[in-house]
Amino acid sequence: MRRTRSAEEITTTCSYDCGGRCLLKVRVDNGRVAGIGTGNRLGLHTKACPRGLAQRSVLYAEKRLTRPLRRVGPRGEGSFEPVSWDAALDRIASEIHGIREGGETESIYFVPGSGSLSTLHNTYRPVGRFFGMLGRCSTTRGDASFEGALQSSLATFGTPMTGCSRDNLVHSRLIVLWGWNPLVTRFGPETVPYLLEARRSGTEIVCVDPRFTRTARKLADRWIPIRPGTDTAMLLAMAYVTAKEKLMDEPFVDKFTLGFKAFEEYLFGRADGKEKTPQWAAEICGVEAEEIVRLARGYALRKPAALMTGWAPGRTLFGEQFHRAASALAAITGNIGIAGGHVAGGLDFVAAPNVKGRVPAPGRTHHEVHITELYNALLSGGSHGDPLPCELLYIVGCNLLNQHLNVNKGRRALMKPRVIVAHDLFLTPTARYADFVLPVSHFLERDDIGQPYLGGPYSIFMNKVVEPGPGQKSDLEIFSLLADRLGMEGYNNLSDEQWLESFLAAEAGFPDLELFRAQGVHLTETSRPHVAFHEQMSRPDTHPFPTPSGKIEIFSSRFAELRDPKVPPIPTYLSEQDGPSGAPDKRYPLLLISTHSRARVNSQFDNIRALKKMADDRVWIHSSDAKGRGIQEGDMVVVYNDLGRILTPARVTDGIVPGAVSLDQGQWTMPDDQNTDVGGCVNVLIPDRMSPTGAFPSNSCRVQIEKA
Ligand SMILES: Nc1nc2c(c(=O)[nH]1)N[C@H]1C(S)=C(S)[C@@H](COP(=O)(O)OP(=O)(O)OC[C@H]3O[C@@H](n4cnc5c(=O)[nH]c(N)nc54)[C@H](O)[C@@H]3O)O[C@H]1N2
Ligand SMILES: Nc1nc2c(c(=O)[nH]1)N[C@H]1C(S)=C(S)[C@@H](COP(=O)(O)OP(=O)(O)OC[C@H]3O[C@@H](n4cnc5c(=O)[nH]c(N)nc54)[C@H](O)[C@@H]3O)O[C@H]1N2
Ligand SMILES: [Mo]
Repeated sequence: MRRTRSAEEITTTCSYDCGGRCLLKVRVDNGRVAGIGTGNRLGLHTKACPRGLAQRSVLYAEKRLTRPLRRVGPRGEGSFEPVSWDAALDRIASEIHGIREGGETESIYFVPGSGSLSTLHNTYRPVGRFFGMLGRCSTTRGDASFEGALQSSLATFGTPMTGCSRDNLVHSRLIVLWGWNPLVTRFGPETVPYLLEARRSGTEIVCVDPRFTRTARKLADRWIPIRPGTDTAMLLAMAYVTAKEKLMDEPFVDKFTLGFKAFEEYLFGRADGKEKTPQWAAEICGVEAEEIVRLARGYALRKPAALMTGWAPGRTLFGEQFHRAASALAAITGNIGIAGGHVAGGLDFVAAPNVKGRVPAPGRTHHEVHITELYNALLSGGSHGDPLPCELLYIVGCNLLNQHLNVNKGRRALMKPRVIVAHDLFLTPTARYADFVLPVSHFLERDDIGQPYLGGPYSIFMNKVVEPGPGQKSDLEIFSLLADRLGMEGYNNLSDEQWLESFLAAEAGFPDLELFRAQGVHLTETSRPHVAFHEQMSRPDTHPFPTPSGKIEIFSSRFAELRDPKVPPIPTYLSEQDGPSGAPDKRYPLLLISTHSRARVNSQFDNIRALKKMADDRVWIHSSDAKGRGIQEGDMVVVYNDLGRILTPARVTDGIVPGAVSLDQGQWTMPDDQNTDVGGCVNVLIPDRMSPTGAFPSNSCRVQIEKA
């Protein structure tokens, strides 16, 4: 029996995939969470968002899984019976044992997702460790969030760590938020407070986005609407203006960059006969030429200026080119390595890179299938260049059917594996396809360490606030029990506390566990403001850029080696026509983008009433596009293309560029008997393609809309 205690306050932070880590102050009464508050600590901005503050309703959700389940009906239908942990684990272990004995571990496909990103109870690490020790298996590769940014940063700067700490923003004279909506997506609890501070001190803020976002409304002086997927053209035209009007930072270009001449030749059309003028870009992206010239001049002349790029424009068919072009523009104007500048890239400032599980670990030895190729791999049963058909699909913390592209293909693909196992807190659309669903604990039920992967020089101790239910276990515990059954020695000889102690001991400047627990928040000893590449600027002889040439590679030697016209060495505008499907289908004239919801983290909390109430799950359509279709505000509409149909209400607005429509991703898929998705899951409509360097092109999709 737990001791009855009067109300106390315990601190922790969420472990979700939203980059930042905020302080949660949890009131506990009688062993139950009574409420959650938040606040700032140690002079940092650590205030939590509505999703963090609503975690009580997630923890105690009626539909939370409390016992292991075994499927009894057809896959996807949702008929399960409860089974004991022993029965479930014995059976799963025996499946794995059989496969291992047959020497065919590559027929095990394990798919970790972004469910939890704390230090120990992470939905990648215990999984990777288990299957890594088991043998050479198959798994997915490619980051849905920022692969385009990552590949661009690696090619251009030789590292993904390209951004500056947020406190730099107050030094910027101009801040351009390009496809970035931090009032909703946060990117750390510090971002918005520093943007507000910059604004108060007179910094101009401009948003370039197809939508008039909350950020544009509340933080920006100017909104520049742009057609989705055309940003590279506009950035190139800005570079053209910069070069033509000789607004470059020439000493910077000479000293720190490689390939400006080749870039200039491309901009001036010497290679292809097409000058990348503002007029050229205007036709493509829908932004007036004068506006492009104005922004180009402002950005080059009002230094320091921060070009802050979101990852969404990079989640397009040639997403890496967007980030390459933005990086090149930042480089030729010398807005890199200075306070108040910023580099468009993969990751911003990371406090303690070696204790977070986000950047892909090198040297994995599994067979890898790109996330957009998984369904092809499952359906083709090994004939897709994969070594073996999938016998066992093992899913941890991932709602893949909902979150991967092309849901209807996904449904067919998930019929193929002989066995599917999923660990989750809820019976998600993906878990409904599993043969065994194993219920996991919630982060409020575990000791852990929370570290921001974007911004913030601090860590938060995650106290186990309450006990998990008797039928719920952590992923690590589940894999430990399987490892025992399979005789895998050394998988886990430590308690959770010992693991955490070992992480802290390996990290310079961290207190020990006891002190950290007592402190709650630990400030890492990182000097601030942190300016990426400051060292390269101040001591270039001893601190080259980690690229082959030691410079910022506007001409990428790594891309040049690929000799792939779709991955050119110079930032280049490639259009949809150059993509895998050729010219766009005229039957589907509207460009659909899918954004991240204020009420969810990806697909999480779509099933939580308190948060669902805050969601805007209407498809945004411009009033001119709505008018031609007889659609009025609030009408139910069908959004469709050759891949499928979804039903959703419409929001008729001038806050989106004509020709584009937008719907938040993450609603749970729910097909009716005509196979129309009444759940409104946008991935029903998006083709499972990838960009040439592996970006996840969820913002390259064409649809038609009509009144339901
Ligand atoms: N509230 C909340 N916050 C989150 C998440 C969440 O689910 N909910 N998810 C977290 C995760 S996993 C990630 S990866 C990040 C994602 O962060 P982002 O990728 O930055 O977020 P998005 O909402 O997809 O897109 C940001 C903005 O880009 C715009 N946009 C879309 N396509 C284009 C385009 O082609 N060009 C231009 N210029 N703009 C475009 C959208 O209209 C939107 O306003 O957010 C994280 N933060
Ligand atoms: N159309 C479109 N699709 C997208 C995107 C988009 O912008 N547009 N964004 C993409 C992006 S950026 C991302 S990151 C992906 C995210 O896709 P996923 O990685 O699938 O993330 P979630 O939808 O949050 O699902 C995570 C699951 O983990 C579970 N979970 C939470 N904590 C734990 C835990 O401790 N253990 C276990 N075992 N499970 C846990 C949750 O209940 C949830 O079901 O979606 C991608 N899909
Ligand atoms: Mo993401």
